[in-house]
Amino acid sequence: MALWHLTLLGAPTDAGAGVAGAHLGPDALRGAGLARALRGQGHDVQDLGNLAGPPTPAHEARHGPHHLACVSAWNQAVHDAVASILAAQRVPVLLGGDHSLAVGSISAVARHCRQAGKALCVLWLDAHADANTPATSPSGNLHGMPVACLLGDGPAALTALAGGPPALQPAQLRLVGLRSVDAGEQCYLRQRGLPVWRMPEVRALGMAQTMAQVLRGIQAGTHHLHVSLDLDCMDPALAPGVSTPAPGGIGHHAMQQCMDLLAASGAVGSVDLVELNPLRDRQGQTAQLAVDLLQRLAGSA
Ligand code: 5AB
Ligand code: MN
Ligand code: MN
Ligand code: MN
Repeated sequence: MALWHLTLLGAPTDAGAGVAGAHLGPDALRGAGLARALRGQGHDVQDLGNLAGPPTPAHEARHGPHHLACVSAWNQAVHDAVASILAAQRVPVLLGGDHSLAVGSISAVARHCRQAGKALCVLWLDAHADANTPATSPSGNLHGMPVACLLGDGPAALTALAGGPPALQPAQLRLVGLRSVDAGEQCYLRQRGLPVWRMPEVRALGMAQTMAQVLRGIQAGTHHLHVSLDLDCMDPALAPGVSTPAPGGIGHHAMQQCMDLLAASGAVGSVDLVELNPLRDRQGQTAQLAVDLLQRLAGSA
């Protein structure tokens, strides 16, 4: 296994979610011993602490996506910080915060890969497709729109973070664990030809076979694999501390297997660990599980 030079970066905001609480995620992950656990496996771990950004406004905008200016400010900060971490040859681990923050982190990763001549693939582990646009979103919440934003479809303040062309093309994404997909998202996934492994398929194939398909063609050295881990991909009986739980998720053993296979690929170069909502957690069980999963994802040095 390999030594990772990891940099933890907290983005304590819930402005992209419809439920309060994800802003407490980064400190809950630290409290669960994230850095200590990773160091215990021999990794070099740096913690930059939490980014600063605007508070979540108390009221929604009457029209358009909720708290767009606030979400954009956080994403700009995440983008800039992730870009410097990558420039320092380290593996950024973004501690969310809600999942809208993946626009900032992945936009920075995409720029980095363009410059470094690496092929980028993004594994999106989630109960949801996060592929709404302001026109299709049933909620107006931006944490339901990052996939579309990264493909160039969304508010300009977010799509522009990639600096020119869209951060991603559909074939670079792999969405795994889906079971709560909105009608507009269904159309979008089909129209854009996004590679998706929904829960029934994951269950039928088993995690080993699912990951064999997901990772096909991805090689350490030539590829950079970004893992965007929305903790609601897991079954809420196991991981209750999330803002938008959806029953019928990935189980404990399958999730561990998934992390082990990612570690073995040797291609993981950046991570989002998002959507932990400590206000909904039970005795810190979801935070603890997140630490366990990140340990497996990093493997031992
Ligand atoms: B998450 C929903 N599709 O757009 C929407 O947790 C839920 O980042 C989005 O996956 C869930 O509001 C966003 C109904
Ligand atoms: Mn809101
Ligand atoms: Mn998500
Ligand atoms: Mn989700």
